[in-house]
Amino acid sequence: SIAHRIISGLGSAVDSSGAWRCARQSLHVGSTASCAEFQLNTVRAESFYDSTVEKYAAQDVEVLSLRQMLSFGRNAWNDPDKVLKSARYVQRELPKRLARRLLDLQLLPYIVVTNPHIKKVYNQYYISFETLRRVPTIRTLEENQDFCQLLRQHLDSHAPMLDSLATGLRECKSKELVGSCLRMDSFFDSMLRSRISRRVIAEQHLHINNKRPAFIGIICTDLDVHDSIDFAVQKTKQVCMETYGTAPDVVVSGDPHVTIPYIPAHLDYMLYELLKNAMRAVVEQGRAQQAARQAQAGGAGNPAFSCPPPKLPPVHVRVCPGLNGTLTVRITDQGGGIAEEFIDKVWSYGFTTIGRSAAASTHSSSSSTSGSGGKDGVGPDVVEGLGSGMVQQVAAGAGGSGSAATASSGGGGSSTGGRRQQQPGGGLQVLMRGPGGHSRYQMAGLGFGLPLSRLYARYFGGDLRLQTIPGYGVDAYLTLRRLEEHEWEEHVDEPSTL
Ligand code: ADP
Ligand code: K
Ligand code: MG
Repeated sequence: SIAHRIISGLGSAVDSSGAWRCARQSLHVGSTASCAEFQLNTVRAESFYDSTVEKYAAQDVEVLSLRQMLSFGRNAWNDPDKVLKSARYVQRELPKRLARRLLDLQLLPYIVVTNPHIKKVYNQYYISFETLRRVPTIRTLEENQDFCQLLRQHLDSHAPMLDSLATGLRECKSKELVGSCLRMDSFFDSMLRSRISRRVIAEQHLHINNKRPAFIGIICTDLDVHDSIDFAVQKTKQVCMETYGTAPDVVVSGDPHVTIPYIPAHLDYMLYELLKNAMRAVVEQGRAQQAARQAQAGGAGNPAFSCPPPKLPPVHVRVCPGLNGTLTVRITDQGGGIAEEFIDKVWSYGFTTIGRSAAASTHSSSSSTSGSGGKDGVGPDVVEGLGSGMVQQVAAGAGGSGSAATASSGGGGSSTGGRRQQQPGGGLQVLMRGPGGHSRYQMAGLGFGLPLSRLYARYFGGDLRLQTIPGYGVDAYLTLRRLEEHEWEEHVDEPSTL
């Protein structure tokens, strides 16, 4: 039972030195019951064990089908009743879902849960849980307005949590403090799936009374797949140029008129991650080939023998309509493929091969593998990947920010920027950009691209698979399901999975 799990989790959480106290909640909440007064940080999370969390976590979550979401959201902008109903759904659901993840965090080994980054995540979750559960039932549109403001603040404050979680667990892993990779991956799966679902629920409500052509809330009913691909190609090329000083061409083919109902930010994220992986592989493969030729021709570093850079083979993207309302985007590269020994590992959160080869050295000083050393986010740090046993060089530190996330989601190409400007950041782009516009993980290095993209794909009933020919290249198959044809079983926040 949950209670039992808490108790056993607590066993390991009580520090014999007394440094860690299982303090009861110490809350400082405004006494008036108006929603507007439940401002962020009015609740201080110090508490570790709190039976309220347990109580909420034990409640059933209300599963929402996508069909419901679409039919409910249709014309909601014109219907105050629907808006209020939606608000009350959000206010009922979020605390339960947060509570389930709080339990997961509580049940992490003591040494993990006391890591400062993980503690930060825990506190943020706890603050949101306590704040949102105390909001009085929304009865008027004015109250809803306040509630929406509050919701937005919480979404923004959670944007950097993904990086904190990753950094915290990477630190723990580097000290061999966490259990098996498999357990960590399933912990991440449920934490991040929950995060996706909470953000979808919250963003859907925040946009439910926006009247936008071809949108129901945040779902675009007619998303132009080629448009999304063009947007991602443009963005990836730019980052690739900044990182390596070169980028392969991308050839897009397939029915140019295909549209699907989907959340644009989700598709953008997956395409961007897959294209980055493909381009990086091609560029690094090109560099490796050039270095080999150079060595053969008479020695590396000798300008007299300098070989011209090889022509990079293009990346091919093909949109393939499938059966049963599916659509597959195939991304093909000739970047040398994935070595046999890494084929399973690439799906582990935190696994990356950045820093493993000389060819990975980058062009720009702001990119992921360059810069100065240090543990606090100023540069590369040699640690173990979360999901692998091998030593990798990755940049440490929390590089994301909510506001930058929004900026990056709106910074698209001229043809698509306008549409995307109104898209939810969703916290997705937190991995793309840091506060200064540059992320340490511009091109690669966080090790979240593949597993998180697969989670997004699966969230709406799709999938992501890789086919690799080691020594030659990779085919990535991103399968999407037409949302309207799919009785989307909303991915419930599972009860604690640890
Ligand atoms: P990251 O890109 O941050 O390293 P990912 O999860 O996106 O994390 O990918 C994990 C690893 O999988 C990469 O570091 C790389 O070694 C390998 N990989 C992914 N896609 C490709 C590809 N198209 N070609 C070769 N290797 C790839
Ligand atoms: K990975
Ligand atoms: Mg990647």
